[in-house]
Amino acid sequence: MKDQRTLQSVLVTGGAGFIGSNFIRYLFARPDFTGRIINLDKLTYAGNPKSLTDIEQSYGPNRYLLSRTDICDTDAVTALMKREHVDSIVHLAAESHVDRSILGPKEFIQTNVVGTFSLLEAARAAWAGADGVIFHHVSTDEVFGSLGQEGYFREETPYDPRSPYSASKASSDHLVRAYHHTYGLPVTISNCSNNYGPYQFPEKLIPLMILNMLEGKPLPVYGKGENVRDWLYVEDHAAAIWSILKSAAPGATYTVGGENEWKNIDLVHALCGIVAEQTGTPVDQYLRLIRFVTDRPGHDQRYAIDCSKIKQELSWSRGMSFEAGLSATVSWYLANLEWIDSVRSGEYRSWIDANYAGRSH
Ligand code: NAD
Ligand code: TDX
Repeated sequence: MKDQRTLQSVLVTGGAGFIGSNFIRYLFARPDFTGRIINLDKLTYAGNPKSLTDIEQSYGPNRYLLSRTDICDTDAVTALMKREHVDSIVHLAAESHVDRSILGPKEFIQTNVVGTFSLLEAARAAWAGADGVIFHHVSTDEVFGSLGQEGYFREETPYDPRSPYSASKASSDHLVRAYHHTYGLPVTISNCSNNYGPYQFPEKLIPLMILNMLEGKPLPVYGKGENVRDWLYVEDHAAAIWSILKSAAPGATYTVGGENEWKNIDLVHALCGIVAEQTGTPVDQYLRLIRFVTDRPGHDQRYAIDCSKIKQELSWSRGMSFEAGLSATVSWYLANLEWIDSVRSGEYRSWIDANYAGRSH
């Protein structure tokens, strides 16, 4: 194991989103983390402070702070970093849904490209000459394009992004590396496969399917459902990010995946079985909701990750089996229908505006 950084003030961008909220909860559960977390989030449709109510109650304001701030506001981020003596950044803030990027790419360029540039500038200004600091950029396996039936993405795989989302993430990766080589900013990057678990916004495949089953709505499977994704439980991803933040050498990249490839149609069938079991419903009632619909334009065929580098160098490995992870995820959604209603309703937006309007610390 490599030397461990001592991190006392961690800035998490996009901490009110799916991976961010799980990462913050994971970190506070670690006995060896005694520091403070600043959650910097614009609170877009995908960011929900209600995902962290328990954390706010247990750790705020001494060890946890939410700042409603746009990463594109360089001056505000620099000031916050200086005031909070930030020694590490976990950069998750992004527009993250591929279908939305096809319908409207502009926000993806603004947040993912311009926003990452702005955050790098803020870090450079706040950390001029500082030692022991680290900027970790969370990226995606989608930057590598699409695989056929064989092969895996690994750290050296050439970039070949094919959607506006993946092109914006690829751009941000290049900027992060450029700031390391040009200005010496200590950065690390991870490119991760599809995450699943609690608190995922119900536009992504797994939560969308679970909720549509519960509501008796059609289950839209794009194309023939033959596309393959490599699924990773979100808490395992949080552990990977933490191991990189603590120990990885500046400039290092890691690919992270679940070694867990599934065709979409097989996954939807498996989910039907689990929801049926947990709700005591005959599985046919869900299976007959499956509809093969028009394919996503430019739909990448297959993603799969070789994660031997992070396993060997940082002793990381996936902890959760897919069977247990899917079952836990379905249980979580069944037990948290109120959270789902609130993130999908106009009530959620007005609650954010009432509670977090102009709130930037
Ligand atoms: P998400 O959409 O659930 O959350 C994104 C968060 O970023 C939200 O809280 C949102 O309010 C915030 N945000 C958006 N624009 C912002 C801005 N301009 N300033 C500040 N905050 C802003 O996304 P997620 O699924 O949690 O993904 C997090 C990161 O991980 C993204 O960078 C994504 O590209 C990457 N990633 C995701 C997956 C996955 O399967 N979900 C896989 C690999 C990589
Ligand atoms: O309704 C659907 N029907 C369907 O067949 C949806 C929403 C998706 N799909 C398919 C498309 C993909 O092949 O399921 C697969 C998974 O789709 P998404 O959940 O939208 O994820 P994906 O496009 O693979 O991207 C995700 O993983 C990589 C995240 O959204 C990205 O942020 C991450 O970078």
